[in-house]
Amino acid sequence: MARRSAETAIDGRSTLTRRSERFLDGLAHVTAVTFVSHVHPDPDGLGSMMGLAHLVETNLGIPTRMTRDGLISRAENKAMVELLNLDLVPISQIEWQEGEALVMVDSQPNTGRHSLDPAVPLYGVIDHHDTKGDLEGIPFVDVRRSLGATCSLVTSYLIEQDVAVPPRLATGLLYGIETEVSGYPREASGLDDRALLFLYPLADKDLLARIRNARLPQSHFECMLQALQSSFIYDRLIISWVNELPQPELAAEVVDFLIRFEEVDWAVCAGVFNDKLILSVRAAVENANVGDMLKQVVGDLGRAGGHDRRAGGTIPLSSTAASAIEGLQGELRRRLLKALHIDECRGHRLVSRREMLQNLQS
Ligand SMILES: [Mn+2]
Repeated sequence: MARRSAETAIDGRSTLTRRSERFLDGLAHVTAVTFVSHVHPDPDGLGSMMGLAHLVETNLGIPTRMTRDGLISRAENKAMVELLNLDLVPISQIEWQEGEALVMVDSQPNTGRHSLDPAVPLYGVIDHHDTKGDLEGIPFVDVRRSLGATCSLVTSYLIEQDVAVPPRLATGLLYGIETEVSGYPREASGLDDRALLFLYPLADKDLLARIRNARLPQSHFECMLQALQSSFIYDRLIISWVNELPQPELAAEVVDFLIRFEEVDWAVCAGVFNDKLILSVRAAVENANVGDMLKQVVGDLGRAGGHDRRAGGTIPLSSTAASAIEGLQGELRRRLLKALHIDECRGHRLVSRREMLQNLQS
């Protein structure tokens, strides 16, 4: 297995000791610590907040708060919050207190992924995303782009500080890492493996299974059907247009499904949620740099970013009229084909119209 060699340097025990200790040292005199993640926090963001809150409470005896920015709507993520009893304060209800420290996990400031007031000063940023944020003046920064998950980094802090990890926390951290690295092991590192090995015996496997196999609402299947019916193939690219996403994270589930199609290397889903177009991209090839690719494609229309083979973005819609959305779709299609060096061509449907009608009649 090819592992990124950059890992060896940052994996050195002495470096880790310094980082977790430096993280705690800077918090020694604060009154409380509040954790924030990105919008629609995912298991990696949630698990990271859980782990750091546990570390701060155990080692420093300082109260902590975990927050959520926007809704958590993916069935597995909702199950994680419910089954692990996570107490998340909506970011809009947070009142910032003097003397309190703010720590951002699994994201970086000013990447367009938060509704957090940018005027609130951050104490720390702990992340693994390629998308660079505005980190200037932040006292504690630990961003490791070679890591598969932020939860792995947080687990390494817990190991380093010799903190007992209860089953609920181990389950949350393990699920956070698993969701990040399972389909994309090449984006993972030795540190991710070591975190998984450490957490597995401690995790509650029954809870883990209930989170992994969370029950799905009917809207999930309706959305998947629509996504399949409106998927068009252009050379090695498949694009799926969804008129109405029942929840924003479904765009990612659509591309996770479509990228397994053996005849494509890139999968894009663009779906409308409220007054935004939500974009999600996956690549089946290495060094695809889809985070940068999508950023370039979206340009000044909105925000985008991500990893080597996974990316997401949003474009605010000035109008949700069908004609306006079609215009935007045309522009995005043109930009995507150009970015992937695919000749301008008429796409063909994943499922033919004739087949769809036949299925309805039978
Ligand atoms: Mn992450």
